[in-house]
Amino acid sequence: MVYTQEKGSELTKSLQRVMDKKNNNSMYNFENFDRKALIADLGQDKLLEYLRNMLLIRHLETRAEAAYLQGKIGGFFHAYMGQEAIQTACVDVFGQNNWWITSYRCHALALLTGASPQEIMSELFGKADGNAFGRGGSMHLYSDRLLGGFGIVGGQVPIAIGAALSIKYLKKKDETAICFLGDGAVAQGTFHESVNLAVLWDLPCVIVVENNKWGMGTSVNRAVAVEPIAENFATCYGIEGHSIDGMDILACYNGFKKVHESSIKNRKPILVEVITERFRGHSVSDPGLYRTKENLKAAMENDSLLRLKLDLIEAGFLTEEQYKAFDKEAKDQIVEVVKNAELSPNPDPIVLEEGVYKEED
Ligand SMILES: Cc1ncc(C[n+]2csc(CCOP(=O)(O)OP(=O)(O)O)c2C)c(N)n1
Ligand SMILES: [Mg+2]
Repeated sequence: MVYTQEKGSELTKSLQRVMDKKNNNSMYNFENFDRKALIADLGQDKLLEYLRNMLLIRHLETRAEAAYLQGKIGGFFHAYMGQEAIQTACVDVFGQNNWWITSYRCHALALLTGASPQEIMSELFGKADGNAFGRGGSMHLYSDRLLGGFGIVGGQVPIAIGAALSIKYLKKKDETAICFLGDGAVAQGTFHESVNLAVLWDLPCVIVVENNKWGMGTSVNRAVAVEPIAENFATCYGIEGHSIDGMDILACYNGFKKVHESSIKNRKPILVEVITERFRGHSVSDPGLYRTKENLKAAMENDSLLRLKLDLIEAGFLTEEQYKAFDKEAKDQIVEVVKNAELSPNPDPIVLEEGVYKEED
C-alpha cells in the first residue's frame, strides 16, 4: 500500500501532522542511563572509533549516491543515512563473530562486519573486484559473517532463525544470530512464523526492528497494528523485548549491551525495536513527496552523528578542528575508493556461470 501526494498538498500536511502525533517517542519505555558516566566508561578511544565509523558510512553513501545520480551506478540504492548509530553500536557490542543478516539497506552492516570500503564501492559500480564480483549490487553485500542483504521484505528473518539453529546445534555458547529488518517487515508472515519457531525452539537470536517510521511511502501507523512493536509483540510471544532510541549512539550501546548480556546468559530469542529516522527517500529514486519538509528537517536536526560529536566536544574528547580532520580523512578515503571503482574492470562474461548452483555440483 503506497500512497503518494502532491508535494506540499494540504492532505500531505494534515496526514503528516497525524503521523507526527502518533510517532511520539513517549509511547516507548526507553531505559534511563547516566550519560556522563557512560561517556566516561566508554572512554575517548572507543567513542572516537564510533564517530569515525559513522563518518565513513555517511561519506561512503553520500559519494555513492552522487555517483548513482551521475549514472555511474545502476540498479537499486537504499541509503542507511540517519540510522548509522544502530548497527555501529550493535556490531561493536556483540563483536563481528556472530551471524549477521539484514535487508537491502545493507551498506553499513557490510562495512561494520568486515567488508572493505573498496569492495563495497566496486560492487555498487558492478565491477569485477566488487564484494559479490559485481553480480549483486547495493542490495546484496556480504562478509565472512554477514549472510547478506536481502531484497525480499522479511525474507532474511527465517534465514536468521536457521543461523540461530546452527549456533544451538553446534553448541557455540558465545555466538548469536542478529537479524535487522524494517518496520514494514513486521506485517509480513515470515516475521511471525520465524519468531514463533525461535521461541518454540529456544534459539539464540536477536531480532532488531529498525523502525524508521516508513515502509516505502507508507507510514508505520498505517501498516502495523500495534505499537510499540517490540514491547507488544515480545509480550505476545513471551520473550524479552526492548525499545531503544536509535538517534543516540549511547542509548544504542546501553540497550544492546543489556541485550547481549541476556542473549549470552539465557540463549533465547529477544525482540528489539530501535526508533530511528530515514534521511533519504526509500531508495535513491524516491523523492519522498509523502513527507513534509518540516518533518524531514526535524529528523535531520536529530542526527546521531552530530549528537555524538557534541557529546565528545562537551566531554573534552574532541575539538572542532579534530572533527574536521576526521571528516576529511573519511571523505578522502571514500573519494579514493570511488576513483578506483571507476577504473576497475567490468566482470568478464566468461565467469557468469561461476558460483551458481547447478544440479551436477
Ligand atoms: C515481499 C515483498 N513485498 C514487497 C516488496 C516491495 N518493498 C520493498 S521495500 C518495501 C518497504 C519495506 O519497509 P521497511 O520494512 O520498513 O524497511 P525500510 O525500507 O524502511 O528499511 C516494500 C514494500 C518487497 N521487496 N518484498
Ligand atoms: Mg521502515
